[in-house]
Amino acid sequence: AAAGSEQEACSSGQPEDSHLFQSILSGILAPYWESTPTAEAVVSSLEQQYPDACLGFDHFAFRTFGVEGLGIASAAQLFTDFGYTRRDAFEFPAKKLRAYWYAPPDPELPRVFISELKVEELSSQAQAVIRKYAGGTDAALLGKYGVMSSLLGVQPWCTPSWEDFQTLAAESEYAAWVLVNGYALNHTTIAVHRLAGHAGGLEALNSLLQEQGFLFNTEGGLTKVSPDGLLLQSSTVADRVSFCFAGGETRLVPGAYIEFAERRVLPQFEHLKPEEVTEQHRRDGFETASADRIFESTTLAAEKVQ
Ligand code: OOG
Ligand code: NI
Repeated sequence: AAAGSEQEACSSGQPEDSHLFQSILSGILAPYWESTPTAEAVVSSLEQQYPDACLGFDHFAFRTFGVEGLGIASAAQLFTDFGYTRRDAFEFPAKKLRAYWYAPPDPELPRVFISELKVEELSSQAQAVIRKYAGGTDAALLGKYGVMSSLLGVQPWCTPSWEDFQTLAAESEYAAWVLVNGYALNHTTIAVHRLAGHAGGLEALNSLLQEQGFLFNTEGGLTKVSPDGLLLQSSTVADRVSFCFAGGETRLVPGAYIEFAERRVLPQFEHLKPEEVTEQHRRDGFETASADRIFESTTLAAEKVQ
């Protein structure tokens, strides 16, 4: 919670009309800090090591079921209402996912990455499970107000059964994740290039946090680098959270994780002095191959449960 309030303090100087939006972002972060002790510990550690730094969030990520009434648009509405614009589309055929990222109206605000499961590509058995929770007559309401559940730290549909969770997990780890986590923040990302007082970029930060015992997703290598070499990303493995299923069994399921991103200065702005560089002079957007591996941050947690 400390991190959440600090973050709000960092955003002073924003126009008044963004106050509500800032509060909503803090509200989305509150259950995330609560249920993701690794993210809390990482942020506390960074605040201690870089007391002069104001931690900036590079992006927020959400997951959804791609069914009528829900899907990417349902999670994006809040953001587009507050001035975000939809940017590039991404496809992850093997994972049966598609995604978009959304650019903020103000470069100080986090980008947003939203993905959805192509539900129609799953088996009829898995589709039936998803429709049981997210495909009822109230699907339009779930889509419209589902984001509110991310403020509350609950899934928007009725409590799933352990059996249904397992049915989905057998086919799509992502589907099982959404079933128990709903619209909860999947991860936030620390903008390493904005971490005042830190030298050595993402690689140095990874080493530092690994020395402190934080577990990273090493799928496809610890640091995911875009082909242009300008976007570097890494992430922890998701925390496991205790979830009480409908039948009463309590099990550990994968929850959220924290990511780190370093956006390097674009070649055309290399001549700028460090103090002249702003977010607009840096590599923007996301990278399909890197994202594909970052998705695995929750799979790794799930494996440990077995
Ligand atoms: C999103 C994975 C992709 C990125 O920054 O490329 C991603 C997810 O795990 O839902 O966050
Ligand atoms: Ni991300």
